[in-house]
Amino acid sequence: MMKAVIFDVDGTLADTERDGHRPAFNQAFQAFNLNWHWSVELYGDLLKVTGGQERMYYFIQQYPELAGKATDGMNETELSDFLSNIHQTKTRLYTDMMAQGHIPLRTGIERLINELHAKGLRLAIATTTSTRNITALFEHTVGLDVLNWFEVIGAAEQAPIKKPAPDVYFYVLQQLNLSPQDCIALEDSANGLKAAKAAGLTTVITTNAYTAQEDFSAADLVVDHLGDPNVPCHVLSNQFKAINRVDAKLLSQLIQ
Ligand code: XBP
Ligand code: MG
Repeated sequence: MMKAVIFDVDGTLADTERDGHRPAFNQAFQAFNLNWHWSVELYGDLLKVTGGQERMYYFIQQYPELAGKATDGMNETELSDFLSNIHQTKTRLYTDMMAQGHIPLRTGIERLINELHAKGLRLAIATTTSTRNITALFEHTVGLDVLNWFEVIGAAEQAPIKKPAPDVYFYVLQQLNLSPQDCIALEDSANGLKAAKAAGLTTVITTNAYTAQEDFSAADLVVDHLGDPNVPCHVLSNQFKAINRVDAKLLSQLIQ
């Protein structure tokens, strides 16, 4: 029986990557006098790695011609401190950017959260980003009162080993004191799907421009978004072809 719904954040609640995290990274690089620039296309590859600091590390390893000599000669500790400092600046820039309110929640998210809350279902978050970024997103969209409906928040601070590892979902399930059979995960990426599935969760995918081509064959339902009354969703997986929005009833059918 469905008792809780666990939401991913980036790409699922809102399209934060291309016009939120990516420019915040670029501004942080400028602040550190680095000539690094992550284009929309390059960022698509970098998104293979979850976690901002891990992503910068991957960039240095994978794109030495773009990363240049800025980190040459640093030992592991120095490199880790350097990336951590850049990442702190990036988080400040990202939260400032969210305060401008340019990034809305995705179609159907507010409707579904309201419906689940009204029906007394439990809500949680499982993300690789930080609590500060989650707070900024809610504060400047639906408000912090809605964030308070989320009983458990699993973020980077609670699960330092990030998706596709299932750690953040294990943390959330343990805090909810629920078994995976009673919960649904909402995700947008292959890494998120792997994490949720490794924790035994029924998983719904809402694709976005960065993830649409990924392999979602293990998902229980794949849609382009959750749908709203005048904005029907499209089902990209095999079953439930006729639906035009994802609601509590459909989610509970997925785990019966
Ligand atoms: C998405 C991520 C994060 C963000 C950037 O997380 O992998 O790394 O891209 O945020 P999810 P940080 O889809 O699990 O919400 O810089 O704070 O890591
Ligand atoms: Mg995501």
